[in-house]
Amino acid sequence: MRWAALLPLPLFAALAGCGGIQTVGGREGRDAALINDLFTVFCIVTGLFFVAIMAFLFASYWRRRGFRGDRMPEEDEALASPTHDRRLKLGLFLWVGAVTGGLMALAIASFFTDRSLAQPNQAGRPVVSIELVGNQWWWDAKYHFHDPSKDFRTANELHIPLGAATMIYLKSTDVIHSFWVPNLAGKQDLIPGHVNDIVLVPTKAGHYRGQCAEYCGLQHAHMALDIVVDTPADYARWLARQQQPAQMPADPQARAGFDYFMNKQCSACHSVAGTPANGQVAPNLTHIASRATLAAGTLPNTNGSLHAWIADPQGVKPGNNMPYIGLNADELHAVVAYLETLK
Ligand code: HEC
Ligand SMILES: [Cu+2]
Repeated sequence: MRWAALLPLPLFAALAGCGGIQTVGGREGRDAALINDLFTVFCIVTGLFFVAIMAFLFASYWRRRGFRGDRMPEEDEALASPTHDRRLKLGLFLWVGAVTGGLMALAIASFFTDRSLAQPNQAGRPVVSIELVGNQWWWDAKYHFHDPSKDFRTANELHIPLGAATMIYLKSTDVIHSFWVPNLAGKQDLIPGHVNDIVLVPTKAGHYRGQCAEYCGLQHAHMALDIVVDTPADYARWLARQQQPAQMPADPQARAGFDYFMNKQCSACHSVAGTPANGQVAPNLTHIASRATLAAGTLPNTNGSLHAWIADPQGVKPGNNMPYIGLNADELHAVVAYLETLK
């Protein structure tokens, strides 16, 4: 029987594989830690019952082996003795008690977790307010401030300060999406015509990955989100940079790229603060070079993948809403040189 204790091992081995920047086992946010604690309680309680039921099963099998099919009626009567009856009754009472107790434990744990999740402001009033709009298949972020002249727009990468509450207002322009950064919190839907919200209270600095968690069409799987939890000093530095408009590049090639960008349709869809580019239907590129990934986590943001993306967006992410533009090699190099100045 001792080996039965090893039965749950594969489960623990599987859970041990969970780790990293996008994992349901993450505890780097207040909500994520609460949900994880509840999950642990569920695993322990249901695990104990699993082991108990398996033990009964094997015990009955073991006992049964000793019985012969041709035993005498007296032998059966001996089994049905009053002491045996009493033990059976006691066993049943204990079992019903254990089941009821287990279910109560789960219900109580769920209730308290739910209440803690519903109190968003333990870390104080949210200090950051972000409007996050889901688009097929990228994330449009607007940071709002008391002084609206400090507002800015970015895409596909959020920075939030460590230890403070960030309020995220969730909207959608097309279909239902779902905001999910498992290391930090649970899920919340982005619904067209309705504003949802979620509060993030990160407890550990680092780079995390979010993922749209509601099937939203062809490129749903390529609708990821980078979330960087900064120390307050790093966050202040990042904010100050994002609030700056783009600078005119000095390098002649980047300068040529700027001209192509403004004249070759790019500016009709994309905006770059501080330039005439004011398109509203595509990711804001004012500080594209400061971001970790391209096209909602589809490619790492490198010189090579910038070329690949602009040369053939439909080859990289089929069905996405950026068309093939048809730049020649010089124009392509120049546009990439320009985008790389947008730090
Ligand atoms: C018809 C509108 C449209 C035009 C024109 C257009 N784009 Fe895009 N672009 C998009 C959309 C939509 C996305 C987001 C695609 C996705 O991730 O699903 C995008 C994504 C990008 C990205 C990645 C942004 C990020 O945050 O990861 C870059 C870089 C980019 N475009 C550059 C360009 C350049 C350079 C041009 C001109 C040569 C251009 N785009 C023309 C619509 C457009
Ligand atoms: Cu989706």
